[in-house]
Amino acid sequence: MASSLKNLSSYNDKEVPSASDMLFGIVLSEWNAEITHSLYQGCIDTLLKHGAKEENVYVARVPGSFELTTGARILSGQHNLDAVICLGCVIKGETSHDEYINQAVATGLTNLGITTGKPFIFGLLTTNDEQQAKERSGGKHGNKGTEAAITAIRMAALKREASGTTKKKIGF
Ligand code: DLZ
Repeated sequence: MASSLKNLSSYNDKEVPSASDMLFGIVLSEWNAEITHSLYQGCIDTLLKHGAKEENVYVARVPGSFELTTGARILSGQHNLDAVICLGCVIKGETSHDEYINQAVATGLTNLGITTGKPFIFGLLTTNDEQQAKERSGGKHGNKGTEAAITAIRMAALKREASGTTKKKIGF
């Protein structure tokens, strides 16, 4: 469905696993700070709402979105995190900088995920203008920070399930 037709942050609370014993990293880009702060707010509120403890959320700030991947790598090396969430906002301008940055972050986070086996979440707004960014950071199209938090919790739970860390009721 085209993103213009729905609020992307709508989700069913009951389908989200508890994050009460999970450790998260948030890497926050300072470029377009007003927007990324709103993404951060949506993200942290959602993690806490689903049981994450404030002391189990580690935050690192980076100058721009291009630095998100390296920031994520550094943060995940410092703590044994269940998932790392990267938040940034790249707005199209007169040059093609946005394409290089967006592609680099997408490729970088994919590689980190594959090589470490841990979830690295792409919470990057890649918009044509500031208005679109506002609409996706707490506006009429929801908040990508919220979506990123839900994705992180679900992927962390999947990883724990796969590694047998999650206790499942088997038999009687
Ligand atoms: C240089 C740059 C430009 C032009 N635009 C953005 C942007 O819209 N969003 C963003 O997060 N970062 C931007 N940057 C900065 C780069 O991400 C990076 O920080 C610098 O190129 C230094 O590596």
